[in-house]
Amino acid sequence: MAVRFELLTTDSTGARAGVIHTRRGSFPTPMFMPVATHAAFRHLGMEEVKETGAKILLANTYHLMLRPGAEVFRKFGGIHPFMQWDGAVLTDSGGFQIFSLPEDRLIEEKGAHFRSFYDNSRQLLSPESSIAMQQAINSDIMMVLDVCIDSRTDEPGTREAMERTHRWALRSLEAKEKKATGQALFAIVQGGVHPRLRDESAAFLTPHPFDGFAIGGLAVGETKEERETMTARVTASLPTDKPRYLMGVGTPMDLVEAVMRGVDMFDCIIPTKMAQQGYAYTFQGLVRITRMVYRLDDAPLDAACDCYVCKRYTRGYLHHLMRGKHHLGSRMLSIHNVRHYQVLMGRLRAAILQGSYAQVYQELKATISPPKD
Ligand code: PRF
Ligand code: ZN
Repeated sequence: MAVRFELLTTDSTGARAGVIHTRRGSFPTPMFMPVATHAAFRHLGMEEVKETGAKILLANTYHLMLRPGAEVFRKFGGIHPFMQWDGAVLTDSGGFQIFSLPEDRLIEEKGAHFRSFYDNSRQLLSPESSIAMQQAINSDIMMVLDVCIDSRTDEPGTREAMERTHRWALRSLEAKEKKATGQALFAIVQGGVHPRLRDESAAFLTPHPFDGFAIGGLAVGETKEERETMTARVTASLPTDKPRYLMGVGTPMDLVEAVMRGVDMFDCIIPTKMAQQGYAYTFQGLVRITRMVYRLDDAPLDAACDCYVCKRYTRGYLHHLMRGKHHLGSRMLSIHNVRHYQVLMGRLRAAILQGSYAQVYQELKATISPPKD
C-alpha cells in the first residue's frame, strides 16, 4: 500500500486521531491541506506555508493539465522539484471542476469533453487521462475522477451520477495498477443528500483496494444538517483502517463538526479566501480587520497565535494594509489563517488522544463559531 493509516485512538464521540504514512513522510491526523490549485499559493511563498506546519498540500489536475501541461511536469520530474515543495501533495482529479465548466462541455461514459479556456483546444478528461496526468504530476495521493452534480438533483439523477462515479473509480484503479509508481489512490463516495445512495456508494467502493476514501458532493449547497448527517452516515460504513477525507470543507467549526463524525483529512480555500476579504480566524472568533475599531489597536491580531504575523505586527498595521488593499495584507492574513487551521487540527488531535473531545467541542462551539461583529 502506498499509504498506510495508523489509527491511534477513536474518542467516545467518534473522533479519530492517527498517523498517515506516505512515501513523503508521516502526518498526524486529523489534518488540513492548504490549497495550491495551480502548484502555487495565491499570496504565500513555499517557505511561509512550510512554517505554518502544513505537511501536505492540494493541487488540481484540471488546472495543471491545461497549464503548464503534462510535458512540463515530466520534464521537471514532477510537482515537488518543480515547485520546490518537499512535503506531500494530493491531487484532486478534476471531477469537481468539469461540473462547473461552461455550457459547451459534453460529459459521457468515456469522460468529459471540453475546451481549454487558454487556447480553446479540445480536451478530454477521462478516468484514464486524469490518472495519467496525476502520474505526470507525481503527486503522493491521487483522486479518482468522479461525477459531481448539483445538490438539488433528484434521487434518480443522483443515482445515475453515482453509478457512473463507481464505474469511473474502477477504471481509475485499473489505470493506476498498470503502472507501479508508488502513488496512492483514493476513491470518492457520492450520492448527494440521499442516505440510501450514500450507503450504497460506500458499500460499492470499500471492497476495492483503494488507499483511502473521500466524501465528495458535499458543501455544494445542501444544508449544514444534511451535510453533517451524510458525513456521519458515510463514515459509519467506511473501514476504520483507511483514511477518510471530506473534500472542500470548510470553516473551523465545520472541521470541528466533521472530525467528531470520524473524518481525518480536509482541504479548503476558506482560510486564504477569507484572508483576501480581510477576515482572520482566532480562538475568540472571527476578526474583520477592516473594522474601524482596529485602526488604533496596537495588540497583535491574535495574542495566542505563534505565527510570523502575530509575533510582529499590530492589528492597526494589518487594518491599514487591508484598508489600502495592499497585497501584503492578504498575505499576512493568509499566513495567520493557514497557521490557525494547523493549530486547530493539533488541538483537536490532542483532545482526541486525551479523551476530551466532547469538552473541547463545547468550548470551541462557544468561542469560535459566532462572528465577532
Ligand atoms: N469531488 C472532487 N473534488 C471535490 C469535491 C467533489 O465532490 C468537492 C465537494 N465539496 C470539493 N472538491 N473530485
Ligand atoms: Zn497568527
